[in-house]
Amino acid sequence: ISWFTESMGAGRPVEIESRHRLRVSWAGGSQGMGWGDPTMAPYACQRRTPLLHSNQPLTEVLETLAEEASFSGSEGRSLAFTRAASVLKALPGRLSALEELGPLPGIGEHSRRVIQDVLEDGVSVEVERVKLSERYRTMKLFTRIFGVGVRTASRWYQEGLRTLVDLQERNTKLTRQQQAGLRHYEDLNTPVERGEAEFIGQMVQEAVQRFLPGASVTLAGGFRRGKPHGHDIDLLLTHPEAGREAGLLSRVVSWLDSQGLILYQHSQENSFTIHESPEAPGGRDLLDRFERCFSIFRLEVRGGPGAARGWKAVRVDLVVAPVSQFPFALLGWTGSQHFERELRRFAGHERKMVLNSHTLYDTRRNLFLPAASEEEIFQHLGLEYMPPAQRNA
Ligand code: DCT
Ligand code: MG
Repeated sequence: ISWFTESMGAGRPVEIESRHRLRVSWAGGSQGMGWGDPTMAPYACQRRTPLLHSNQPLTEVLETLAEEASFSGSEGRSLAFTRAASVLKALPGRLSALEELGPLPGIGEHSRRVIQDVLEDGVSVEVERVKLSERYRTMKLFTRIFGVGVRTASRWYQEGLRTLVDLQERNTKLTRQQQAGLRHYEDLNTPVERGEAEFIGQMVQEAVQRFLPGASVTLAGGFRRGKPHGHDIDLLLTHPEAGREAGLLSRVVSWLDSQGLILYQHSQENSFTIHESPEAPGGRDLLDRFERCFSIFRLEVRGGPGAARGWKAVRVDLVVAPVSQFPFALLGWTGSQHFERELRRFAGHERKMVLNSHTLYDTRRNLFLPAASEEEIFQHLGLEYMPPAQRNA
């Protein structure tokens, strides 16, 4: 299939920011294992982070703690654990002793303690306790409902709700989105396979061609980074001629709906204007303001979950970007979420630039920096190009 078979690593390396690199005393490296460059840059967007790495048991416990912290509203603590996990994902080999970490950036005391526990005992008592706690388990259950964030889940928990049945029996007020999320809970919490993502991408591509020949559909999100499965399908739509994409989304969605392919959808109009200063409220928002459709597709299946009824519910996000913003949208929607956060932090702190999914703005020179490709955005930022497969921070 041609619509998303772009090459994953065609970037030209540009000058690397060496001032920010720290040397790491890496025991593995001196054992002649060929682990390569023994340096670790402080921002995740400066490091290669492949999908598969050697420290899964460690990153898993750190990410559980990050999740638990975010459930408690402690964003700072959550970020600290996420940062630590992300550093371990970029290590060239398996960590076997805490000392090997040396002066690695971004791994705090608490994270070190947890890492040490797992290295020594195979488990962290603290993490085991979190996983068993009623609050963590309930928060996890509720935040897995499409349309339910930490705040809502937390409120429900405080009201004494504990199960999905509680939500139904106690007539909890639910939005239309949450009702759909609850109705398709099991399907939406079954991983989407790459083949399914490609199939739906193809389906959307056909619908798009019907209304706007020449428009393209690109699979972004985790699948673009090489993940074999994900929690949803992120599709970016654009057209090479500026302005032609206007009105496309509603036509495509109506048509798919008329074919019985859509179980739920709500669309949001484009609310971005280029004349807006990036310093304006919302200008630094993590989330973008493209025309967008949050939907649940009805996917015909033969095997696997849903086989008995012949279909499965799948979460799909459709996003339309004007061609001039497309590279920024693609970069923003490819993730990972932590990689994106780090890119924006790097842009702000190191370059005095504001990066979002629409534009890159240089606050020193007071101008927008246009880009025709992701590679050009990395060049503007003075960063080595990172192919999607290395953005799994
Ligand atoms: N994103 C972001 N900031 C957010 C949420 C998302 O920058 N607060 C970007 C990063 C990834 C992309 O949007 C798609 O988001 P998800 O689908 O949530 O992530 P994913 O990496 O595709 O993961 P999954 O495989 O679970 O879908
Ligand atoms: Mg995704």
